[in-house]
Amino acid sequence: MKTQRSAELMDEALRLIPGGVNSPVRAFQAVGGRPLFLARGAGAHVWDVDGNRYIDYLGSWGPLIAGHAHARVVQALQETTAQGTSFGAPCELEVQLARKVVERVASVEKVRMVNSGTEATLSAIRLARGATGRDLVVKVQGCYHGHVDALLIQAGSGMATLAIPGSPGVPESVVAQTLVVPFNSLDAMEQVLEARGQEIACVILEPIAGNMGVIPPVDGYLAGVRELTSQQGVVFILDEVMTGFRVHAGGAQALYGIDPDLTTLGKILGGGLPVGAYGGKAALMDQVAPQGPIYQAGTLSGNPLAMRAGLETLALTEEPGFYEGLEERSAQLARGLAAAAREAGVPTYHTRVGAMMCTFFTDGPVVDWDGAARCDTARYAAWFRALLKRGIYVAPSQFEALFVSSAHTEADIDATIEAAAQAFQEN
Ligand code: KE4
Repeated sequence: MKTQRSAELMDEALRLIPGGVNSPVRAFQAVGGRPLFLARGAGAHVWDVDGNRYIDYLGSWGPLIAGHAHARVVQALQETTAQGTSFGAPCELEVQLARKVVERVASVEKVRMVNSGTEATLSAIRLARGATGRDLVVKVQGCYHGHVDALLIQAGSGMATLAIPGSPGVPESVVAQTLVVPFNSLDAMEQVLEARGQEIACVILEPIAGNMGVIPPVDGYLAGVRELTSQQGVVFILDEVMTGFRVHAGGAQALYGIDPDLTTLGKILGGGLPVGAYGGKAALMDQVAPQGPIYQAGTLSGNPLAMRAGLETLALTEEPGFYEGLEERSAQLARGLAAAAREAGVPTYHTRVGAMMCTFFTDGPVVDWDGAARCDTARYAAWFRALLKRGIYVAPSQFEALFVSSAHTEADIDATIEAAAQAFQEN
């Protein structure tokens, strides 16, 4: 496989950009080799700068649930761009997307647009702290919520991949205000809330952990956290940046019947353009400036391009049979991967919720970070490289998710299973 042009670009990128990338997990440090520079995407496929084609299961880390460069999204962006890209003033498109979020996400009565998932979670935490007058934050080990100081403590995703226990630059004083509990342990959550509930502003967690591989909540966990946080007057923040509009039309909260106080969104909400959002009960959201005193702002928040890409993408997910088709393809892929690993005698543990899944290289089960940390990451890396050379692009880290889009065809899935079987056999 020719990768000469990617190599040349990476040489130059390393001279200009830290690690040659604008986000650490893209650097392939967890899987070895050098990152490919991608040039084009169409549907379920991407091409690198050397012209190699891949079936893509990264989908830009989740946003492209309708595939790359969907004709309707491209058309919508062309129309909107021609009208101007940003005004720094209210636009109708912001009202339209806000209306769509309120319609689709049951717990959200009001919503504020920002430019990334990180901005969404940092704003939601500030709102929780401002509304409760409390300082402490509870997060779950292995969950990742963006590079927010208060949450870069035993975070998942790039942090787990790069094994950074908590990043330098995060002051001790900030770390001291964040309490960390394991995922899927109601006991641990109960203990921390019983002990310090009156000092705790919020609990934030991913309803389905997607940044330590994909780990579903065990039965009763989310409802239990809801109950415990309500008892203590603690704001329950569901980080649906990844799960929102992916695992269900109404997100994980619809799938599991959970009513959080705040929800953070991103990725699919922007359809591939930079968008994040936080929303929830009006009584909370009305405390955000300029309606209330809790400040948060952004030059490009709600910009028309991102709003339009989000609206078009969400409209595509409302097409008849969209989620049913996604479920069918995802189940087909998950079954095929598990069978191929079994056939090859490779110890793996497979998880899936809707169109996000993970192949853990461990005999499992994996219900929390400790389980995920037992994975043979070297074996995952070898599998990743074996897939890549067969034209299949999955996440360059064991601690990420594999995403299926509506653009993946049965033929793509079959080809992927075949390549995975060879890759399992090879390693
Ligand atoms: P961004 O700031 O990257 O838009 O969103 C942060 C974030 C918040 N919450 C959840 C549940 C997330 O998964 C993320 C970001 N996800 C990672 C991949 N797992 C982004 C990829 C990257 O960091 O390059």
